[in-house]
Amino acid sequence: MTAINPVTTLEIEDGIAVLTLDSPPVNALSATVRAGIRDGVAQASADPAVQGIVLICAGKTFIAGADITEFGKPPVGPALQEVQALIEDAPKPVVAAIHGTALGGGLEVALVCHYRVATRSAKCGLPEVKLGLLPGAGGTQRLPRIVGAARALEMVTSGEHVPAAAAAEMGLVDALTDDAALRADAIAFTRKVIAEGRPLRKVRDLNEKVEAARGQPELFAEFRRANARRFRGFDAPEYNIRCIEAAVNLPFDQGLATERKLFLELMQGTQSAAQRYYFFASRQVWNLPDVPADTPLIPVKRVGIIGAGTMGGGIAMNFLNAGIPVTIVETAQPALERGVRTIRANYDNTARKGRLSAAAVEQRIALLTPTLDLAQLADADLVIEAVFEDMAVKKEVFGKLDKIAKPGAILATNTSALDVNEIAASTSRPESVIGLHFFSPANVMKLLEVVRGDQTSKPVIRTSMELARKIGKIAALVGVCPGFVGNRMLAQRQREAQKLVLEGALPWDVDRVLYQFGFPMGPFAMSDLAGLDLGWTREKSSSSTLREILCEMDRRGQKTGAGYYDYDEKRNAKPSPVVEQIIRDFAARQGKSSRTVSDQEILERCIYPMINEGARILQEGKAIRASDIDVVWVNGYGWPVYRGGPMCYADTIGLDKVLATMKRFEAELGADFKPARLLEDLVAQGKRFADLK
Ligand code: 3H9
Repeated sequence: MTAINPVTTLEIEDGIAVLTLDSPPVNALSATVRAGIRDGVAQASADPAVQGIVLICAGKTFIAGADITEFGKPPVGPALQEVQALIEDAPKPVVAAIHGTALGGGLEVALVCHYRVATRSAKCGLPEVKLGLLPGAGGTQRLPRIVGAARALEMVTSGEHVPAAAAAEMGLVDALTDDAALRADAIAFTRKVIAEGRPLRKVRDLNEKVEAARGQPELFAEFRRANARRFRGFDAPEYNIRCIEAAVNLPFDQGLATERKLFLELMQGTQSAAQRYYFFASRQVWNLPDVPADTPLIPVKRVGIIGAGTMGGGIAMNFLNAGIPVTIVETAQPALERGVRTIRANYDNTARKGRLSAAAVEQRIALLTPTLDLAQLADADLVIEAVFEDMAVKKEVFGKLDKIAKPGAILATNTSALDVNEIAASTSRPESVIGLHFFSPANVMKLLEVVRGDQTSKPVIRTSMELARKIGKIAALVGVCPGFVGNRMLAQRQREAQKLVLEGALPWDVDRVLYQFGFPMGPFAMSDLAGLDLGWTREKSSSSTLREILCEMDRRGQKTGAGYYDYDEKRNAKPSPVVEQIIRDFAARQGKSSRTVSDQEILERCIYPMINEGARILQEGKAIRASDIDVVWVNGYGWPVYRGGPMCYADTIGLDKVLATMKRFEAELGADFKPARLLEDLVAQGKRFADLK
């Protein structure tokens, strides 16, 4: 065996050179890896004792793509394209042996090999779109030459990982093998290619599939139309589509030049920078500086949930999906039955859409034990309370739970804003108490805020984070403060949205500006969807806010056909002249005169106070890092990922600009805009949130 460089070895086995890359964690195409492939292929190509070459990886995966950490820095080492040309033009067959994931640049390297062998558990994909990019090493030109334009469009715009069996079916992979046999089978496959005198197949020369799609602009027009909603706001999907169009309509080298040009444009834009930032943010969030990875885990074999309402039921489904038995408790039989019925209906729905088998539905339901008896939670390793959002009720529940739960069990509250320390104090074991703030619908939303109390033990924290990962959530560890990270910042936006409509903007103006910014909907449309009467009662209502007035008129949102908007029978929203008049009258009664509010002011008034609150959260140590706040906003509140999150967005537009605007608002509109100390400090030091360590 010869070491080509620190991450590459070459071994010749009976005439076949096996070039092995070993660059943990994912064999990304760093400069050293690229140099290793180049030198290894060159050496094997020149060696008369070598008849064929197998390119294989050590560790958990084949090459998972370009090394993203190199992006945006001056280029070093050989260009990937140079390495690819060497492989494609090699005088002997080069066979890629794929396990784990062949992604992005990894698949693009495999696509310049003459043949591909993959394990049955492997996956292939071009996920660059998720980083705001497009495959920039020939992927957009070679993929459609194998799978056709329609399939290629879907793959490059979704970034999906295609399982090996499907990849083999569409011709991306030439042979499948078992995990343990990959190396031996790839060598055998290469020998067979040589013995049968098969050609050195170059994907670039396969024109049949792209020619078949030529002269059919409607294929692309229809694809754009059908996916307009999915792609809204993102640059990268359109750029990817244009590359596939180029593959179909232009000779290979011209298509490649188009791909290169568009790749560089995306790479230099703010969207890809934000999406790459988010890629690392979503991995960093699991890193807990004061809870080491070797902190003992508490085994969680059975979960208890108190409350079978919308939240409790949704939370239960997460654990059932992961194969963990759940005991769900209610106080009355009808509520319990309703809760179980809803869970089953949700599963049946998924099964009807073909995303779950009937047997899997039954397996999950079989793991659920409904009961009216809290004492049944005595053997649960984790109990999550999802009862009414009221401190007195929560304390009572935790007081009872303290007497029932076994020693060491994790006692969690799903509160979205209440003081976890106060709840913990109603037990004799505050170290076992933690907040697990799921977002509604809890079986769908990815985000989990894990709220550590002052006394929460490290094993409880680590177990909660690991469990979140197990049930497919993305979890951010946050500290106790009203509304934690997400809702605390949201409150700033809600306050300003309400103020803006009293100053002259209309709800649909505010919603339009935030929708155009990239949110799925604005705050008023959101209120209508959630119901304006959440927490509202007629007895206590005194026409003191717009919301109360609308509820009193039975304009309680979409469900009553009217809220801030009017709705038709298909729930399409229309601005309401009635509401406009109500707002004008209400503002006049408060002595407010109406003025024209610009879109820019709406945006800055809604977003900058959120950023400012994020800075306060950081200065109080309630979030570990700025990027955790961004993870919360992208996953829990529909912040557009191509703007990275509120803190990344602030860094992008410049903290000095945010601070100057906050100061101007403070002078004009008062203390709601008082800048956070951290914001002032960072600007004074010329730093960004990303510079905070
Ligand atoms: C590209 O290829 C462009 C080309 O078309 C054009 C070139 C000219 N680079 O996710 P994990 C790190 S764009 C650098 O937790 P998993 C990651 O940060 C690329 N680092 O593991 C983490 O570090 P840490 C197209 C990378 O098992 C560690 O590896 N490819 C890269 O859950 C483990 O990652 C992609 O977009 C990278 N490319 O999932 C694929 N990838 O431990 C991106 C990972 O310090 N990667 N790291 O936190 C993935 O989707 C997942 O990492 C993968 C493994 C599925 C591979």
